[in-house]
Amino acid sequence: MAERYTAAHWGAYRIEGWGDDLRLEPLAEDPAPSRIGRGWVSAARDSRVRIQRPAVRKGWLDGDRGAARNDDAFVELPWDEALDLAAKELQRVREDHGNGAIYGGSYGWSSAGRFHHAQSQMRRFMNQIGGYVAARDTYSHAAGEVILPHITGMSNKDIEEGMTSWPLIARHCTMFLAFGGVSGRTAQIAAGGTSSHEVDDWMARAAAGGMQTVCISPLRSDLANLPNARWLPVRPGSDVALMLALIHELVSSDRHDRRFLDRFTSGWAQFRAYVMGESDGQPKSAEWAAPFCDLSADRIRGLADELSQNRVMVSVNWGLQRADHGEQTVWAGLALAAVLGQIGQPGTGFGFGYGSTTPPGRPKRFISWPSVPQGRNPVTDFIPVARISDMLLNPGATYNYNGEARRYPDIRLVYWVGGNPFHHHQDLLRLEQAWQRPETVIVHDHSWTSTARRADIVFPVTSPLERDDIMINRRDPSLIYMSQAFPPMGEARDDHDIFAGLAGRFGVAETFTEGRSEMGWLRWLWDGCQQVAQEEGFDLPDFDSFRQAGRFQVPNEDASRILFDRFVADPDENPLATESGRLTLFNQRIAEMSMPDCPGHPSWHEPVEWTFAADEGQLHLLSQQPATRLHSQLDNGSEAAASKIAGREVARLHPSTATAMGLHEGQIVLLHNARGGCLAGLKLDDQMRADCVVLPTGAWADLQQTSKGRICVHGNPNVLTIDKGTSALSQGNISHTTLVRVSPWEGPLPQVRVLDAPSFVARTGIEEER
Ligand SMILES: Nc1nc2c(c(=O)[nH]1)N[C@H]1C(S)=C(S)[C@@H](COP(=O)(O)OP(=O)(O)OC[C@H]3O[C@@H](n4cnc5c(=O)[nH]c(N)nc54)[C@H](O)[C@@H]3O)O[C@H]1N2
Ligand SMILES: Nc1nc2c(c(=O)[nH]1)N[C@H]1C(S)=C(S)[C@@H](COP(=O)(O)OP(=O)(O)OC[C@H]3O[C@@H](n4cnc5c(=O)[nH]c(N)nc54)[C@H](O)[C@@H]3O)O[C@H]1N2
Ligand SMILES: [Mo]
Repeated sequence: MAERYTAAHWGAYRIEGWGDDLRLEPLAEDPAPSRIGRGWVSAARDSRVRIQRPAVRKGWLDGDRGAARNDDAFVELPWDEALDLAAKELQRVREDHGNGAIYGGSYGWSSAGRFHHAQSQMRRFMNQIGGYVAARDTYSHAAGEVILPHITGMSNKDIEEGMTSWPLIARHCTMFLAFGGVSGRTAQIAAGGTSSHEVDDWMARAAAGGMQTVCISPLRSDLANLPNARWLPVRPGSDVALMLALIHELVSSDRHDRRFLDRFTSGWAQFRAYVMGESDGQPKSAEWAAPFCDLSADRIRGLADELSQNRVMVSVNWGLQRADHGEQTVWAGLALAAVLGQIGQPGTGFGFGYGSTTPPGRPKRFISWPSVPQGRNPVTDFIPVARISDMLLNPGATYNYNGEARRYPDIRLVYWVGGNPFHHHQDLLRLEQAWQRPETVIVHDHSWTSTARRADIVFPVTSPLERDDIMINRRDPSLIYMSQAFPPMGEARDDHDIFAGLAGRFGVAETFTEGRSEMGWLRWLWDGCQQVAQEEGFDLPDFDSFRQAGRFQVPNEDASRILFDRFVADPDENPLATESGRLTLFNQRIAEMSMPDCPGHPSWHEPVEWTFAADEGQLHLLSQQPATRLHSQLDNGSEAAASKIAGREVARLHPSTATAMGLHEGQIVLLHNARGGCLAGLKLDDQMRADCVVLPTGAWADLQQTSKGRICVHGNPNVLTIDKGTSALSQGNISHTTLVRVSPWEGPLPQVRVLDAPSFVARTGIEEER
């Protein structure tokens, strides 16, 4: 009998048993299977909150133009009628306003299979009917994505895939400087799936070999408990000050690598003048940085001493740049590594995102497998992904992005698949206002997420366990045939079939499907894989054998990399694609953009909110990635549910802070600020800064009117976060920059409703003119 496997962004699994006895077993060779997978089957089978049939929002049918979109009942419709409605609405908007009035930005992680990738399917469809306004960059690392090409000449993707491999770090690095830590919590994930989780293992091996690790983070738990590990509990938002002070110390004591700076960087003179205070009168000394970082000047000087005596990897996690002026943590981190002069050598230098997901540093060969062709988007307009509320609230308004003065489009229809903006965006109450603006919102999801509940037309999709697919992630050496584990819930259809149905209504069914069914597309993808494999020097089995076996392991999979090695070996022969061919420590193009929040060299800026300038009682909110799920995915599953307190997400406080506020473990608290509030269950953690509160992101937002106003009764931190760009350079989100207060919740505890379906009403006849 055939082996059955499946895969998700959190891992790959063998499917065991059938029906109610079905289990997902992690792959035997995975050294640290993710706990997230334990909640997968229960979430997928959760009939309370799975979308069973196509549904249309009541108020939309009544012509409310979005007024009741944030809290409404639904009318269920047969597929054909719902598809007719959606097609008619798309057609109306195209005719009246053009395709530039359709937002298909549709950001989100959706699922790991290559064929049923929701956004790929949507883009293919939209491109065939005239296009859509797209989103640029990611929530993960927009600031990095925009600044890295300027300063390194490489895209974020090339940096991520070129990062120095773990075995070289384990062998050569003696001090791993981990800004934001290196966390097994986040290393549970790999975009597109993973057959193994190895980051904690690599860190342990390196530590056993004598490598020291310094966890520079408000939370000790951002680094596993390793021998030789140290914790520098830095004030959130102050890392750039620390980096500049370390550079200042190294330069003042003449322990910077002049040869490296001269030969491999441009703009050192300007940057040096800033660090030494020659250009602005303020030396960025340890004394200057100490109060910002809440570390003593001696401690900063001591660290600079140690750096000068070690073989150092400067590692910056992604979270550091999801913060106000997030570009600076990447640029100053690179500058610190340049001053140490060990870039391009085995195991040392600079890294961006070690541990933020599993693949960075993975010593494996990367192979570019084929994907579903999306075609070309005839609409060239886009927004930086996190400017969604700004766009909807201010059509026609101007803004800056990467040196361009741009204008927000006037969006009439929003089409969202495979993402959950009412989880991922900042300042959700503001998003609720913005979300009322479009005339129509269409969403595909398998579950009644906070976003699906705010759509006018909702199409139920299959979950990945209900369909066949292929995991072909170029950063993973396993190819996995994903077998259907159980039949689709209710009337759910695949995203592909939904778009094929719409394509038929636009007369482009053949162009969209190319006459292929799901299985036809999987075979087509596999044919493409076979060609790629041949070019790579190995053979893949035929499709049916692969399907029967369930997996294929790429031969000769091991490969090690050193970031910037070719450049450092010969910078004249292999210049970087920057304006100077060197790493830019002063960048003319950025300087010419004349942005006060991102000048021409790495620089210190106070964040809009931080504890250095806080009022009594304000705490810094760390809304880190959740340990029990992928963002909001599987929040309804058993693993996330078991971690909650009274059904609420858990917030962590230092015991001394809790005591001072008269709070105790297990209690329900209200986190609040001027933007909003949410409930959470309290846990104590003495391995964190006392001026912080941790509330992981991803609890399904459940906004209800209470005695304290409209709050999230379930614990989604994005009712508290700030909806502002990192800077005019990249306009990334700043979810890690937020101050809040914590108070006991008094009075009755509102019921969590978001884990049940919304209410339905009987149809009263659909408006004639629609
Ligand atoms: N406060 C705070 N906010 C954050 C962050 C933070 O650190 N703090 N992190 C940010 C980051 S880095 C990211 S990447 C974003 C993540 O934000 P998202 O990617 O939007 O979050 P997910 O919960 O993964 O949403 C994926 C959605 O796709 C749906 N889905 C799954 N499979 C399918 C499918 O086959 N078809 C369709 N149509 N839908 C499917 C899921 O049900 C889910 O609703 O959040 C950002 N928001
Ligand atoms: N389990 C799980 N893993 C995930 C995900 C998930 O949803 N669940 N999502 C994946 C995705 S899409 C992404 S983009 C990555 C994100 O990966 P990261 O960005 O690395 O993860 P975060 O949890 O946002 O942040 C890590 C830590 O940074 C620290 N930090 C925050 N602000 C500061 C600061 O100002 N200074 C310092 N020094 N430290 C600070 C916080 O203590 C936080 O715990 O995670 C991926 N991994
Ligand atoms: Mo992300």
